[in-house]
Amino acid sequence: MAIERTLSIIKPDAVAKNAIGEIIARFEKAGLKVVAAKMLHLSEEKAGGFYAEHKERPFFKDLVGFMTSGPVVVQVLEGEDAIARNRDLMGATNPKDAAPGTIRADFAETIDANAVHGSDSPASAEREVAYFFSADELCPR
Ligand code: RTP
Ligand code: MG
Repeated sequence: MAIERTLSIIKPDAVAKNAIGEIIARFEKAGLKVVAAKMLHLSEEKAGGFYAEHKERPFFKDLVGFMTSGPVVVQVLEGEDAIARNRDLMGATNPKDAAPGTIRADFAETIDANAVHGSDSPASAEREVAYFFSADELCPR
């Protein structure tokens, strides 16, 4: 299996709950390594650009409003099969459907405020990592 890098965001609801450490501990316990990290308060422009693929969806405005409602922690995770592994750790988009023991099942209550983001494919991961980090902010492989 390939060593991959994926973009993870701890969303404003989870930051507000003081869950940053517990969430990062789950990544690390699952064998994913944090190779870059920063805390940011996203502007509407930055959040809207990040979720540009959802621009025409009915929930877009609420999504941008939520993502700009407080600080987030953005990190790059590296490891074997990191993209799918992170998505498994996160659980389903709607926390009501998320499997027990997943991050969204344990830290999120609603589909709008669902604790974490994770890239959903190698192409998304590449775009999303570059959206938040310059080459010199990433630890060398
Ligand atoms: P994310 O991009 O944040 O990791 O979440 P995801 O892949 O599991 O879900 P995605 O389909 O990419 O949707 C992005 C975010 O938009 C919100 N959403 N709301 N009300 C709705 O039907 C709805 N659908 C999606 C969620 O907060 C989701 O995380
Ligand atoms: Mg997504």
